[in-house]
Amino acid sequence: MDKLIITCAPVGAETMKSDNPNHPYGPEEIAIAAIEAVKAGASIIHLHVREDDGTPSQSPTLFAEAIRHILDEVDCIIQISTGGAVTATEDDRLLPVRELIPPPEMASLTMGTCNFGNSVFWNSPALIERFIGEFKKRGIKPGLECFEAGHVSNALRYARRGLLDGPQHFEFVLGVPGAMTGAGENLMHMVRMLPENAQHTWSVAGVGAAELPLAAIAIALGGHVRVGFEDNIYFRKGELALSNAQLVERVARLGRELDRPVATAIEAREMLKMAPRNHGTLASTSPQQV
Ligand code: KMH
Ligand code: ZN
Repeated sequence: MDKLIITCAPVGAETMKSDNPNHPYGPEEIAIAAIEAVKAGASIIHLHVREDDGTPSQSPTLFAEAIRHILDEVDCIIQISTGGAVTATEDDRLLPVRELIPPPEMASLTMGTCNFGNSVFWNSPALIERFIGEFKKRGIKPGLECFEAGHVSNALRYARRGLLDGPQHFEFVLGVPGAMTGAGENLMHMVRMLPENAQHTWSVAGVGAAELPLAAIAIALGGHVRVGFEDNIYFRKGELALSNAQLVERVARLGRELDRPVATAIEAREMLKMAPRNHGTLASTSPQQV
């Protein structure tokens, strides 16, 4: 089997320091958490940003600050979030895609609408097609987030229509209240939906208590894994995680035991059919440049 690609999502738009005091806020703390996660074995950082008081944001300036700090210290694939918070407008969600220079290597793209706790995470066909167009213009690889089996069907439909071309990276996110649960059968079903000869890759993010069992199943099946405070703030039942790196380290350890040592960022780019990173553009000083 291929090496294991670990994605770390060190912060999402929902959990707060009041849920886990080790939760990062602000671009500086988020960058430090991401750097520690990469050193522990992550090769992709799924990046949301927060203001210093914890407010979720899609500000390109905050993204640029965090990205610059991360990439100054470690090599990893930055995958910015275009999901943001459920309250973010479509235009806000696209801001970092449109304004970051150079564009991020990857960005998340959710393949359909679903309930999300007491809210609705809105991803209409028009929104998805607009986002795909914006990604293509800038050579950004999408991480196709699927919270429901129907989202997988929808992504495959875009692939058949040629809007998504070539091998895609699917990211199954299971266990969001209101969407598909984190049961192992649900992951198996989504994996079986992928056409065998298309060379798609996939990873799973289990929410809360589903994080670890789904990680173990994914490692055994040849898939990849996402962990981090966006999805889960506990190390085990009743014990808050000390850091994102602690969650990454455990998955890296599991991977080694199952003969799936972790992939470096360079190896992950090859496995995901991405171009090597261009290091030439990092020294810039303008606020939105990274
Ligand atoms: N915060 C969720 C509503 C993404 O990053 O693309 C959506 C989310 C997905 O986190
Ligand atoms: Zn996210």
